[in-house]
Amino acid sequence: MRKIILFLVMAGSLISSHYAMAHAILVRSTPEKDTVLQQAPERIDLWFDAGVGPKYTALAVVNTDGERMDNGDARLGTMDKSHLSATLKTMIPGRYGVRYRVQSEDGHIVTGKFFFQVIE
Ligand SMILES: [Cu+2]
Repeated sequence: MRKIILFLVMAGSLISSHYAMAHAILVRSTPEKDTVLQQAPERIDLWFDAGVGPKYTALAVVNTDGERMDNGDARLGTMDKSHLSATLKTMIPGRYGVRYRVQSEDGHIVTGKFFFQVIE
């Protein structure tokens, strides 16, 4: 029993120290996840809960054929390192995927993916 408790305490402290070290989490984006837009966006903006990068930063918007719809100009804000953005090509109605990769302050690479839709 004591061994089990010790294990739980150790596991708990590992988890809490991990979160204490700013593992970046996506908190907001425009377009937002799963939104349906009546007008094609001209840019994509992501905000994390802490500063990220500058290494390993990537942001891509793809259509259902897998073609890149961003202009390959993903960059972090000069003042706000938690803000990642890119400009987009002219988009027709359809479903689009957003994929991102950033490095947290604790060194961990965080990746994620979401979708949004453009309708006429
Ligand atoms: Cu982490």
